[in-house]
Amino acid sequence: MPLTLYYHPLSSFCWKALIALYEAEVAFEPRLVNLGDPADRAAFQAVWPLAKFPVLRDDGRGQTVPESTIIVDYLARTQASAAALIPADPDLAMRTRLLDRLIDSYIHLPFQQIVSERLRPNGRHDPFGVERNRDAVRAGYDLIAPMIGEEGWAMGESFTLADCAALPALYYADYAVPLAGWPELAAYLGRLKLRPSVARVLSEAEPFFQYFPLKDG
Ligand SMILES: N[C@@H](CCC(=O)N[C@@H](CS)C(=O)NCC(=O)O)C(=O)O
Repeated sequence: MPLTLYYHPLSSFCWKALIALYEAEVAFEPRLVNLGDPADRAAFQAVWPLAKFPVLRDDGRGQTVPESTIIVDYLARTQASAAALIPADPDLAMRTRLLDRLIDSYIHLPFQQIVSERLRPNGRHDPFGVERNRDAVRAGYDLIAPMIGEEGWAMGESFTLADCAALPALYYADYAVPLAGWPELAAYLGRLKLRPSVARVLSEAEPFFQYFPLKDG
């Protein structure tokens, strides 16, 4: 099989790539990376020195593709069944990529900082930093809520890169900053969870949730 995805089922950024792959029914070999295993980490570093997943390897085209957004973009360009993930209209494509960037930068990354804080050893905690990141997530919700339609998907009827980005960010950030105050985003997250590609990603992650510090304490 020419496509291999280096990933972990719990990794939020891997979810973005997995949703795109499942959405377009693209065949690929899933290669679960255990970063805690020095040999597996070294093998992954030989593919991508940063050792951050997801990374897509396309042996057919001789390409190694890191970064979740770039992977979805690459799939949309190289797999006919994935083309709709980036709208053909250039203005809609720009808006789709903008939403992806806003979601990653202003919701997903601050949420990751909150999780990193939970993993710090005793005596090294930073409650001020956590509160700043919670504020950032709130500002991110405020920013994207008016950009998401009340029905369907982020860009309207078509399921796109923006939805692939939104699911992991909103799913996980909801644990740190509950979406209750943003009912339109909560409803959107509810619709996303019912999408078959998303439901599959969530069910594959389920056995690993016990290892993830979703809640404080
Ligand atoms: N900007 C990257 C972020 C990738 C990323 O941070 N991946 C996390 C998992 S969600 C990771 O590999 N963490 C392992 C580490 O940092 O050691 C993307 O969009 O793919």
